[in-house]
Amino acid sequence: MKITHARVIVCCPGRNFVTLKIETDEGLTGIGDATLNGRELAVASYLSEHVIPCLIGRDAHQIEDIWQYLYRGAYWRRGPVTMSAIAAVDTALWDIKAKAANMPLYQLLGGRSRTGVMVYGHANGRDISQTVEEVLRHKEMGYLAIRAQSGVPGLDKVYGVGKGTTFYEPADADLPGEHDWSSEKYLLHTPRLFEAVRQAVGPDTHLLHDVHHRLTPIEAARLGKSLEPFHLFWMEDATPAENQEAFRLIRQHTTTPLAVGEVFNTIWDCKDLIQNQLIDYIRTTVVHAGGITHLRRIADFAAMFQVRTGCHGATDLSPVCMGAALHFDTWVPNFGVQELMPHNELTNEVFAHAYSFDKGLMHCGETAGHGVEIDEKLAAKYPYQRAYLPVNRLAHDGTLTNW
Ligand code: KDG
Ligand code: MG
Repeated sequence: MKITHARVIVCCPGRNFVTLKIETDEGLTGIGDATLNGRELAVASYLSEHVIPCLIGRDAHQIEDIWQYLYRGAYWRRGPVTMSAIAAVDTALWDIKAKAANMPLYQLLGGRSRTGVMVYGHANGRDISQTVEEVLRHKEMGYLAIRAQSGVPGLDKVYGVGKGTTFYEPADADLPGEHDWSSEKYLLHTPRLFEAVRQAVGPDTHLLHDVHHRLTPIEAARLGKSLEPFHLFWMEDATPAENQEAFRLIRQHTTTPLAVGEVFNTIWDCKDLIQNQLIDYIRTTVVHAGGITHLRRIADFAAMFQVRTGCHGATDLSPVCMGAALHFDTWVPNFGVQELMPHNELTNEVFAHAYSFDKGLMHCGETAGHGVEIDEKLAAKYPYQRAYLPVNRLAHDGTLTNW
């Protein structure tokens, strides 16, 4: 089965998405997500200028060979732009192969390992009481796992807190907005937040929290320790992980489980973290970590060290990524949890999908392929609009810090 055409579709049904569509001489088509928040056109251009010309005429069934061709063959390996482009090709080819087999994608990976995929939702609030309300609302909706974030007294804009409403979309301006930060204020506030949330929600609901790369290792160790009485499912991105060794210090001080990896793009970014058992959950997902082919490699390696998966699933990962991730989650033996930040209605209209939510679990559906399609005519009505993630500055002197 030969690849005859491939094209990149960029659209903005409320937020930007980059989608690769591959067509074959047998009439089967497949799509893959290539969205890289705030850098969408870099991936679109990498695909159009440097990848698509190399795909035409290749056998669509040779997923592994094409993956190696694009990874090793570029000479310049890794990086979010390259790996998102490779992921899009890989996802589209798995979609095609599963359609050719007339099977849902998870069957090709080895079949079902669970009845459904536990997801965590986002409970965001301006303050503790609003976050508690949101946690209870999510529990009411059936969520078994809930991430809690709140505004921090004395800080104007922080990660995870929407403007006025609880809906939160971080890429919210055509030039980067500026947030402010104080680790001291945050470290005082966050244990209070979780004390209130745990008391309100009871012992059974899994609670999660995203530090979003803001603390130093010793500050993260202090936070992890102070959250132990509230037994979190995980503390995410406690410190930047460019230096994987940094997690050793956190690990030495706390039993709060650690998750990291939404910004990683290859197995090399998490090799030391996993083999030294410095983390409990690996957050890499389909679109930013080289597609199903590479994600499976990371998960198998993680399984040897009892590290479980917790795929990133914010709204900047398109429904195509979500569909593919849910097939992966349905199969992967060392599954932990899947993030769910639901897309808006318009996005769901552009990307019709087979997946669904019921009682805290997602179901990938039984449609052949990954079960997500794009309505190109509708997508064309919503052209790209430049949008950036914010930057972060220390509240007391304006020093640029991690967002
Ligand atoms: O593009 C950035 C978002 O995907 C990220 O800020 C979301 O941290 C995030 C999460 O855990 O969902
Ligand atoms: Mg995160």
